[in-house]
Amino acid sequence: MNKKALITGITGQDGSYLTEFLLSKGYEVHGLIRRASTFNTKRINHLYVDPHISGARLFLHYGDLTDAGQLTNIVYNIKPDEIYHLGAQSHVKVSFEMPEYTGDVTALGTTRLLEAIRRSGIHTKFYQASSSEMFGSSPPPQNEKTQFHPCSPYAVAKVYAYWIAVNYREGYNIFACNGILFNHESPRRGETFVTRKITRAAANIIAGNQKILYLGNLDARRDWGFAPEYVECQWLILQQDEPGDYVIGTGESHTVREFVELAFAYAGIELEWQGSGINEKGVIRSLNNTLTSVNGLQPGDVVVEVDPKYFRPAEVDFLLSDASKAMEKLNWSPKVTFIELVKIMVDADLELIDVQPPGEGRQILIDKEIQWTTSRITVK
Ligand code: NDP
Ligand code: GDR
Repeated sequence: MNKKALITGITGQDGSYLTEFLLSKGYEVHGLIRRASTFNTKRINHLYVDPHISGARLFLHYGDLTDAGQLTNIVYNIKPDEIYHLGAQSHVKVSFEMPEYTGDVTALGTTRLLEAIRRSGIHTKFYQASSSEMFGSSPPPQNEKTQFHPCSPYAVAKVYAYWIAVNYREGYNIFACNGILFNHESPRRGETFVTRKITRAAANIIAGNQKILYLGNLDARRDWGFAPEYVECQWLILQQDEPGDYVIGTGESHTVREFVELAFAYAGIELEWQGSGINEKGVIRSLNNTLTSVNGLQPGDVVVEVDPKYFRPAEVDFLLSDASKAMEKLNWSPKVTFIELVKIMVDADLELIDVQPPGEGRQILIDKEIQWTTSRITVK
């Protein structure tokens, strides 16, 4: 019999890759989706098969993390072997604007789901999508023993969710695990997270569709990895004999500024930085792509500016993982490096707007044998 998985957040970046991964392993996959007035399933449309057709293994169910009754209903009726709880209000900056809602969905949503498991009395494994944001201002490198010091309503909600998962493991013997994942990105990353915002802008600027990229804090440091590799870890964590909590990251940290420089350089624009603070600007030093001259760009043009509206009331300055536990126990290590991640994402964003990309990104996926997702790295 095929294993059954239930995924909350199936329409998100990770949910879509995890669905692909689990289908490739023969799972029957059930996903929770929110009702919206327009389709919100663009990241998984390519995986969907009409459930009337025999052999369909992906099934979607309406529900919401704020609706305990429906969560219990779904958990009880499906009786999944594994639950991947990825659903959340996941944007840190937005959580400062909507702290109460973020707590309701991201913190209490986890309790509702764990209660659904407990009350329906089923045996299932539970994965909680915990976050490096929980470490907040704790100095790097961060591992499973590092103290949490969350710096946003989102991170506070995730700390709650982390502990409620541990509590249900200890209190009710539920196989509940936390994956404490550092930032992971991909061509399917939401457009308002900084990496995707940068790679889309680099593509749009060279295509002549955008003049300036406005960013917030250029000096924040993050440990950025490649999302498809991280969903494999989510699965691996639930395949262990004992439930546990794992930090997942690359062990390399880079600034937002470095990400901008590399993305623009790969797209054909060498940048130099002028000014400081909120007056700092990214200026074209040189162009090395024929496309850029076609679209009227010139050395000296300003293409990056700082807009304080993207600053956060409290910032997480420096995240750097120590994932040695995962490397040892899960036998996992990341294959895609930082510069490779940038190339994969810029290639995909150029392709999306029908501009021929340099193509190194696609080749990297083939060379690194991340085969199960290479056919559909991006979604239109
Ligand atoms: P996304 O923001 O791409 O996806 C979030 C998902 O949650 C979407 O499917 C969204 O549905 C769903 N969702 C939001 N609110 C609700 C709700 N009220 N009820 C049901 N579903 C809801 O996140 P990622 O894929 O990037 O991340 C997956 C999880 O991992 C999140 O919990 C995130 O906080 C966490 N995480 C992410 C990291 C990263 O770097 N990506 C790092 C560490 C943790 P809809 O499509 O309808 O909006
Ligand atoms: P983060 O990701 O907050 O780490 O949370 P994000 O990409 O939003 O920010 C990373 C860093 O970039 C700085 N930054 C900007 N960020 C955004 N979004 N937009 C900007 O214009 C901008 N300019 C600078 C930020 O200040 C920050 O320091 C992500 C989410 O996926 C969480 O759900 C997840 O838990 C963590 O990663 C790990």
